Amino acid sequence: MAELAIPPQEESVVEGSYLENLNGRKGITAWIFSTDHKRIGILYLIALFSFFSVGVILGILLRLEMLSPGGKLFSPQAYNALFTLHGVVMIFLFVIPGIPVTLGNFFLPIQIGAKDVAFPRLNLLSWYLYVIGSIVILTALFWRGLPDTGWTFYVPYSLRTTTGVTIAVFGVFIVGFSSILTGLNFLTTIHRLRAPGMTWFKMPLFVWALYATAWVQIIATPVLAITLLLIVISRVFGLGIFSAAAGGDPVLYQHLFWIYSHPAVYIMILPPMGIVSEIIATFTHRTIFGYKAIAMSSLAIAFIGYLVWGHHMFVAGMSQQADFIFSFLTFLVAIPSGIKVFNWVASMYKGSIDPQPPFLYVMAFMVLFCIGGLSGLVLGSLATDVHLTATYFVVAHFHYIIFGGGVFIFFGALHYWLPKMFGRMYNKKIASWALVDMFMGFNLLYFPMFVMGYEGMPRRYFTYLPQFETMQRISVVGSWILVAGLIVMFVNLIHGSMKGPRVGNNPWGGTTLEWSTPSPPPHENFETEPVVTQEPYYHEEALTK
Ligand code: HEM
Ligand SMILES: [Cu+2]
Repeated sequence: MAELAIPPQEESVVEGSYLENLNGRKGITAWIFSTDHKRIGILYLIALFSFFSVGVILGILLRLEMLSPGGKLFSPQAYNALFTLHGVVMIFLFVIPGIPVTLGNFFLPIQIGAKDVAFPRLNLLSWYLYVIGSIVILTALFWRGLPDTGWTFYVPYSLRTTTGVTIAVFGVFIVGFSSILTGLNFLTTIHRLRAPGMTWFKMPLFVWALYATAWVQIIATPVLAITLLLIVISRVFGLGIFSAAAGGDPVLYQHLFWIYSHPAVYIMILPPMGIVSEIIATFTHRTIFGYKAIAMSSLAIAFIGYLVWGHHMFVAGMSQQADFIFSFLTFLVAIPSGIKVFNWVASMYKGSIDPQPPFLYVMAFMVLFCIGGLSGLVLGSLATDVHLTATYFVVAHFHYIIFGGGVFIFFGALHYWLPKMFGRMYNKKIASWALVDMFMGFNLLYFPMFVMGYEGMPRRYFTYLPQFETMQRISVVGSWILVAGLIVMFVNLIHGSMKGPRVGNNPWGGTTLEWSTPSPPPHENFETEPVVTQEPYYHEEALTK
């Protein structure tokens, strides 16, 4: 692996790179009117992690309430509003837009050898829609108060509550279009803008993951849009489509909501899975095991993922047939996910592993994702789900998968690609120790929730029975340890990207196209259009082992 060449003199990293303002534009306008995919990716990065910070603060407050039973800190109403906003912010403003709009926007065109995405102005519009939608959601704070329904906005309560559900739901509706337009842009880019020689089976696995995700964004998101619009129309005009008293059906809402929201979990997890393949190939110095199987498993997960939404409704009164079918299909999804995990482990076998921070994040992901996945199988089986649904077991399950899986890899991807984006390196020791601290805090925070849920602790309650006190307190302390690690990680990354030692084109010895460009990349990514001849993740020395 090429050692970092740190040049003696301090020369500006900006010159000639996308960070240099063009056409005499200065300051913020050079950013918010730019159609450059790299700049739009960074605009999203700033917005998303600002919302993530808000979401974390809300999460910490939710935990603080549990320091002792009896709801000492917040009223029941305030607690309901807290977990609703926490869920809405984390799901709709952070993890669903997530990796595609930030690192996908920045690296997709470069990884396929293109100058930009297919529709640069549409890309900028999708960012505006994201910002406008987020602001509309938050205005609920000042207009009738924060919604108190939970992030799922279940009827009939969301039709009755006097809080700002209408405006919040309308905000989510707007943000949804940002997701649809991003999917459309990426799909067209991958089909039309690949460099000469970049055939489908020469594409990096991150690009395959974004491709599968784009299909889910385009097909599933309109279902959520219609459903939320029906909530708005029902609240404003009294349309009875979800009200039993008016001849409507409240369970229909649950079907429509999860027909989007379950495939949406694959919008959250497929891009991180693509990045795991990238990082493993780079830090094991091996050609990835089962490239085609991994690529196809992304499409298989996206497809089967449309067919399992009913596993969120095993106690909603569906027929036994429906229960059995949805439970069976839920197990089916585990197969392509298992293929990925198996191929990742096989790729590490006999690899010469370089345990750099991005790779350590993949190790943490492997443990947390598997705990999340296996607990998902427990929830997918009818007999146990009837016992565990709507308890802390579910809260632990989705935090392990979404946060421990998806978001930990988002952090790992920042450690992998920020040196490329800003041309400077962070402190690797601090990065590794911050991860160790976060891994411990995370498990202290969420693992007790599996146990409490199994013992009957319901989710969304502002108080609890004395028998849960010890475990609630362990979980609260875990949340503080986790947040301490998060702060150290962010400070280290931001300081490193602004002041850290310079890096060359390829600090990690990666083999995909972005590592052939300067760090940071130039405006048009490549001086001359690259011609691709190599298989992805081609490692000469690996072939001799
Ligand atoms: C330090 C970080 C975090 C903490 C301390 C935290 C804590 C919590 C707690 C305690 C609840 C359960 C509230 C209850 O049912 O009584 C909750 C719910 C939830 N969390 Fe988190 N969380 C964190 C990060 C995240 C992340 C990163 C995501 C997703 C990307 C997320 C998504 C959710 C969702 C969707 C809910 C369900 C809200 C509802 O019931 O409507 N959380 N969180
Ligand atoms: Cu689901």
